[in-house]
Amino acid sequence: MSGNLFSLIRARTERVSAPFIVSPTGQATSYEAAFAESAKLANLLVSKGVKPGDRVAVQVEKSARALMLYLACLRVGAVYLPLNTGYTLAEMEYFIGDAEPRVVVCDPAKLAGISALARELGVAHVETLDRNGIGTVSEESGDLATEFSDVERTGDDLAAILYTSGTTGRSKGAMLTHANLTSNASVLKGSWRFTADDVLLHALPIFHTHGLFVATNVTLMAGSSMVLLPKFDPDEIFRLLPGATTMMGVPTFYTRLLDDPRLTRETTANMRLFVSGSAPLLAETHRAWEQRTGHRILERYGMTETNMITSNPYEGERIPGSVGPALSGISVRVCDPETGAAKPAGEVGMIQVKGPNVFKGYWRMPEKTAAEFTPDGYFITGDLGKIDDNNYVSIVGRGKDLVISGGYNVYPKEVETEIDAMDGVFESAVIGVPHHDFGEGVTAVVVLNKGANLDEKGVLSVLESKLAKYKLPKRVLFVDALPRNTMGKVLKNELRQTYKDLYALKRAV
Ligand code: MCA
Ligand code: AMP
Repeated sequence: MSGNLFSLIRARTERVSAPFIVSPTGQATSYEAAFAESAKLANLLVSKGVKPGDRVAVQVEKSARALMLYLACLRVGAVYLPLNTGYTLAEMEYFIGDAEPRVVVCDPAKLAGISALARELGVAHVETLDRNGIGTVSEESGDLATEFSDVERTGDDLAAILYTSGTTGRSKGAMLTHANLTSNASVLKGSWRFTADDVLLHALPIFHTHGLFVATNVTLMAGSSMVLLPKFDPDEIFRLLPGATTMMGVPTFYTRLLDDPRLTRETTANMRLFVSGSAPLLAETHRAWEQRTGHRILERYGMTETNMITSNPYEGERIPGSVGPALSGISVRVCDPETGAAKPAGEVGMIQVKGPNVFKGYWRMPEKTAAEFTPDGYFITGDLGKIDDNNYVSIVGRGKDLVISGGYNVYPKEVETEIDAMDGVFESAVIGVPHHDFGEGVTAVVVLNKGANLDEKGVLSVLESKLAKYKLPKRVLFVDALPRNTMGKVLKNELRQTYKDLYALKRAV
């Protein structure tokens, strides 16, 4: 049997007339219709010369058709490369140059800029797709066949590349195989008891692991339905909650909903499961949610490179502040970051992971890949944690210089590089400090050259053209000098301590 994720999903789908995607206004796309629509798009990709292994880069707004395009890529054996809609043209240039896609699909509003880049970088085709599912991909595939013979893939063949920024600045393309995605989706479906009767409220973006591989692939594996919201909007969530059974979100979803008086036992009565991930869920948030709704949020932990690693149990104790035990078939351990020696239960160390979920490596970066694995094949996550006697993992910090803002990762080095390149800047340090809404707020601390006259607005206006909005510092602060240790290393912990109340909590949770 082919290891193609799509073929496996199709073979498992029993109720083809059941809805796969439902729009917020109630318009349903059945599994049958999704198979036909993705076949048309697969035929379109083949007509553009896409061959197995070719990359298809996609920077489009969330829509049902965008997900059909994902399925089409799986069907032709192409490598799906989703890109955050917030990325600037400067960021897109790197991704397109590095991945060398055969086709780029973008929003019609970005066509001019992307086409110019594509020409420069030798991309064969640029197509468009907007938030309503309209664009050249729809026009050109309209009359194509609704059948497609899915390309055979082994589990080891690539299904997707997702770029993840690195501590050294340059983004790395994490190569995920059909087996990585299939194994994780099946394990999560079982662990979280997804069935064809479930309706998932889908308010996450579909260009990252959480919204694409966790939410969408689990839905597909279980033959469930999902209500596809263009974005997280509390009014829409409360309107649609009575018809849903599950929701997945980042902690900001949960804190924003807790701020809303509409969150009650009654409004969440039809729900059986709330899942949180991508960033730490405060134990207080977990408890407040239970108090208001009677539901215990199920927190899980994952990475772009590994999909999901651990999860609190569906049945059994969900411990606030813990991300639960390793998922079935996955091995997690905590080791000394320096010596690599395994740590006993309860001691803090570097979290390492091994299993069918772990990616194949970074695209065209064999040395970087090798550096992230131990000699016995464990992936080094960069997260610091401990494992208790019942195998529950708690994340206590990060060994990597990373800020997580509203579930999006921001690597300080990338922002510092842009700030340091500005006229008048001597040096900068970018840190994350507690933020009442986004969990952590990106913050820049800048030292100017003598006589330079650059202010906060000036720094932000330069950054705007270079970096996606979520990476921009919420504040830019100016100091005379950065604190350093005797080795000359900037003391970011000291800076985090100094500015810990910058975005003071607005409420108790
Ligand atoms: C929007 N803004 C942000 C963020 N989102 N700034 C910092 N961090 C963010 N996450 C900016 C906007 O551009 C805007 O700027 C201002 O903040 C206020 O926007 P707002 O309307 O409040 O934002 P929003 O549109 O409501 O978005 C907030 C959000 C969104 C719903 C939390 O960021 C989101 O959907 N996050 C989910 C990310 C996610 O899916 N992560 C999973 C990665 P201005 O006012 O200047 O215009 S996968 C992963 O991490 C692993 C594998 C895992 O374990 O899941
Ligand atoms: P990304 O590379 O975008 O996939 O982000 C992965 C990182 O998100 C992990 O290495 C963790 O630092 C963080 N993360 C994901 N889920 C959780 C969680 N439940 N609690 C704490 N951190 C998390």
